[in-house]
Amino acid sequence: MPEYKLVYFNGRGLGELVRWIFQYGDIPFTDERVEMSEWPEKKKVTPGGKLPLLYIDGKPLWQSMAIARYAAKVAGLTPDDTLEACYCDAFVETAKELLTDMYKIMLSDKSQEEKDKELREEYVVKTLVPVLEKVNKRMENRQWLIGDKMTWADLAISRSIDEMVLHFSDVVSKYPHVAAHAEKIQQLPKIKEWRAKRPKNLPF
Ligand SMILES: N[C@@H](CCC(=O)N[C@@H](CS)C(=O)NCC(=O)O)C(=O)O
Repeated sequence: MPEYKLVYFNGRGLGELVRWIFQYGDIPFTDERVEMSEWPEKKKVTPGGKLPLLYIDGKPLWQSMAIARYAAKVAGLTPDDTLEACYCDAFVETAKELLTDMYKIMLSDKSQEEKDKELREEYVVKTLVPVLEKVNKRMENRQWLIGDKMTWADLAISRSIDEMVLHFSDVVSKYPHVAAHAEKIQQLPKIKEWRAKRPKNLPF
């Protein structure tokens, strides 16, 4: 197996799904975390100037979704069927958008009061609730999001719901099938172990 090094900031952000996939697949990797104080200097020598990067035997792969898809293939979490694989991609992109749309507001220059208002009145209503409704309906009578076995789409949605619960647990709890699906993934032994041992008290 190649040697893997994931380089990301000391946060969950866009690196966490890759970590979940590697953990689930029992694929050894180095989890290198860059502190924000080191970043201005490191950015100058980082290919593309953005993180995450996955070094595969020393050669960098960029873009979080390309990295996660690669890791998912190695872990056996992508469907063979072309259309099913595309539905996986669609759910994974939706899961990513849940995070990036939220981080964009949280990291803006607005006051905390304005951010809180925008998160509750714009983000929750226009971004989060439509996704929760869709996934809740889908999971009413299914075990997994796509097909009849677990895929990286299940990990991606559960990973994003994990983050949503930190900020909007009152909203997520109104969607029992979403919450149950997320919990099922988070109770998988490898994911449970990772969530227990990963660095705590990080804002993102
Ligand atoms: N589309 C890219 C976005 C990468 C990105 O914007 N990374 C942010 C952190 S989440 C970053 O490197 N920010 C620091 C910078 O731009 O200097 C991906 O999905 O990997």
